[in-house]
Amino acid sequence: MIDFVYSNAEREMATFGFDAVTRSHCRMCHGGCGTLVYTKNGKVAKIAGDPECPIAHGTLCSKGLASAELAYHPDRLTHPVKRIGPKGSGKWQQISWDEALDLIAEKMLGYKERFGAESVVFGYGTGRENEAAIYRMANLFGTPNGLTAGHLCYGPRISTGIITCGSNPVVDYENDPQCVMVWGNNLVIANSDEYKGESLSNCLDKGAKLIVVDPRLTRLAARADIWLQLRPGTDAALALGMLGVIIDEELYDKEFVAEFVHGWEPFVARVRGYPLDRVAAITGLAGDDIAAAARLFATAKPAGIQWGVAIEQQINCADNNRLLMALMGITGNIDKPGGQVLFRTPRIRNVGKFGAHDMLSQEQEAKRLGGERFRLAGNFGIINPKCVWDAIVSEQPYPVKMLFFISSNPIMTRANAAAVVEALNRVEFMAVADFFITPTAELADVVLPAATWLEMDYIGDFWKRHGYILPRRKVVQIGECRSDHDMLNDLAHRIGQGEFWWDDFEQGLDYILEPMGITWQQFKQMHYVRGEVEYEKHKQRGFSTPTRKFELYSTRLEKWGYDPLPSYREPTESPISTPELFKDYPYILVTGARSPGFFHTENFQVGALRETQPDPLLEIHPETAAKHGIADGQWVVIESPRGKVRQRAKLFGGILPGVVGAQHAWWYPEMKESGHGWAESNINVLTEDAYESCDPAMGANSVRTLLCKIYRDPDQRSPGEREKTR
Ligand SMILES: Nc1nc2c(c(=O)[nH]1)N[C@H]1C(S)=C(S)[C@@H](COP(=O)(O)OP(=O)(O)OC[C@H]3O[C@@H](n4cnc5c(=O)[nH]c(N)nc54)[C@H](O)[C@@H]3O)O[C@H]1N2
Ligand SMILES: Nc1nc2c(c(=O)[nH]1)N[C@H]1C(S)=C(S)[C@@H](COP(=O)(O)OP(=O)(O)OC[C@H]3O[C@@H](n4cnc5c(=O)[nH]c(N)nc54)[C@H](O)[C@@H]3O)O[C@H]1N2
Ligand code: SF4
Ligand SMILES: [Mo]
Repeated sequence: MIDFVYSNAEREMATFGFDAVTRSHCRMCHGGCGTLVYTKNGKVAKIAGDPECPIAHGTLCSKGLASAELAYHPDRLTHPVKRIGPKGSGKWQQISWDEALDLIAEKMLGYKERFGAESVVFGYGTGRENEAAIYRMANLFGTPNGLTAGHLCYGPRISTGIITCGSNPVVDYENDPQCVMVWGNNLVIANSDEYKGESLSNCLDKGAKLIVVDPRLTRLAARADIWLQLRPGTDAALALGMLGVIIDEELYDKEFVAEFVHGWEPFVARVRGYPLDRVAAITGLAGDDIAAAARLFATAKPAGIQWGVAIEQQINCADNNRLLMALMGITGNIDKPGGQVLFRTPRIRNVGKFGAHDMLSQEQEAKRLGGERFRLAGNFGIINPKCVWDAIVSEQPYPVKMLFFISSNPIMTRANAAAVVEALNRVEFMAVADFFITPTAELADVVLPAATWLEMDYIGDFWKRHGYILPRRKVVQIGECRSDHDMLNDLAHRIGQGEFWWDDFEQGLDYILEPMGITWQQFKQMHYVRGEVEYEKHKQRGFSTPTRKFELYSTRLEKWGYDPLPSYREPTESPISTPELFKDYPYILVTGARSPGFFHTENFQVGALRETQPDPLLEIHPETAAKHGIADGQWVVIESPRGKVRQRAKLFGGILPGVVGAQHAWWYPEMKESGHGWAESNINVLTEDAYESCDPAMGANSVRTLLCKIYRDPDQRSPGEREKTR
């Protein structure tokens, strides 16, 4: 059966004897790529790119192609299980969905009764398109505590975007930007957020100029007209320096500034505090290079900034974002075709509306953990993870008794893993929904088997800011796996939220689509829907901010007690702020640059992907490696004041001699003992979570800018070999 028109599909079906092909939408990362999924005898037999997908145009990455290997993996959890031994014992008993959901419901209601709804924390990790349903349940339940990665990922772009110009401006690749400045991002590997690497590559192929701001030589940096290899964590200073050049040389859009900017004069005064020589000293860059990049960006029209997560995982998180928006704004690129656009989503009930944030009482909202400390985060429903771990361990400001993680593996992905493990060991009850028994799931009381994108009907790209939505169509059923939204819909009825949910989640999809006047069954027949595209909306309506202007001087931050103007702060751990520590830990550690086959902690058990990179890699400059007698491929110990882990040396001339680059989220599913080796190579054993090391408004952890030492490990065995002899 072919449920859409695509001539090649018919030929493929006949040639290979497939039974059916379904058009769907991958979500092995943040999603975005349209797929054609061929089945044979009721199983997925082949996945191909959908050439008509407006986001990826038929391209897929290795993770998308390996989706079926993950879905049918023999270790995959296909039934709910309950732990029957001590935490971490690995002893599980299969139970029914009814039993699992009844148990979770009983615990939720019991803790709410005894300790308040806030004692139950819902958690998820990066955007996996289940956030709307999770928020709906949490808000209706009355807990303000949704623990996400939003404090250090994407949340800062959204929240600073809203307070600066009403939304998150993204590059309009479809209208040929003439210059792209890629800042702390590696789109051709990460394919993160709105657009895929393909869009950027196409635009460069057409001749757009490229500026890259990255401490490592990435593929994009190698292709750049100007590569600024700055000292990690000094982005705010660099942006201030570039703004200074643009202002001094009057390269800014005077009309935009006069008509639409709030706070121009104090902003200019602040920028003047960062002359090029000062900025050069902070960043380690040549003043001439900074000026050349500023001129190129300001004079190419239209131009855009492809910004990534590296600028968010720093103490300057919020100000970095605001400064990059200042660069977009004063160069006149905001909401221009081919510039940086505030796209509209189609007329659906979006994540915020579906998430029922308006149903959480003010009284409960005021109890959000860390809401008083990190006010920008708190006002956008985001919390810093340490607040949760502390509330479990010290019961301050109130006890947290239950965690429910739906798509997250915090032991591997949150700063200071030892503190996470302690909290997860201490919490009274923990439920997890996942594909596998991960290091985090090992400490749960109940684990629910989650469905992959191949096993669900949903609306793809629901939360993104490019304005598209695409149908994700269910292709197969595997074991008893259920999608998160379906599972939550069922649970909702058991905790007294039935009236706000549906008999079947298909009606929930209808509810999301209702404002557009279509049902899921109708949407399913469609290819995609895009929101109305309109440029320079501010010319009619101003910006959606308190002053209706583009706020370089933030009235919201001022109201919340912060400096309304952006500035540069030195990382709390650095050669400059902690010279004593630097003597013992003489390298700057950057963590987390993405590798193509893995998605955070995902896919380490998928053979086709793990084969491409069997071990975690630490990038070290050859001169540095030589100093320590480290050869390429050897196991190296990386140590910070918080702990040590091992990764293999990758000698790499593209990193500064004073900087080393470690991968994050590595665990070893094949190691059945010792918690799957969660502590062997997990770089978050080394990262810092003290509140003072976080961005003061957003609570972002500085996981990219730490100090460490390195040495060749005298024990050169792999973690697996070491486990055998334990
Ligand atoms: N040191 C350091 N730490 C970092 C980063 C870094 O750069 N450096 N990056 C940070 C960033 S940007 C982020 S976003 C976080 C990510 O942090 P997390 O999102 O917590 O990432 P994962 O650990 O991969 O957790 C996802 C888990 O959910 C499961 N899963 C996947 N899809 C689904 C689904 O649809 N439903 C359910 N129920 N489960 C699913 C996966 O199997 C996996 O076990 O990590 C952060 N941690
Ligand atoms: N394959 C794969 N794809 C992914 C993910 C994954 O785990 N694997 N994770 C997804 C998620 S949740 C996210 S948030 C995105 C992230 O994707 P991106 O935003 O592209 O982030 P990274 O690749 O982590 O880092 C981008 C670049 O930042 C550089 N960098 C490090 N420190 C600094 C610094 O201080 N300043 C500057 N300017 N640059 C710095 C790194 O060298 C790296 O090249 O990727 C998503 N896509
Ligand atoms: S980039 Fe993401 S959505 Fe596209 S194929 Fe890869 S994993 Fe799937
Ligand atoms: Mo992320």
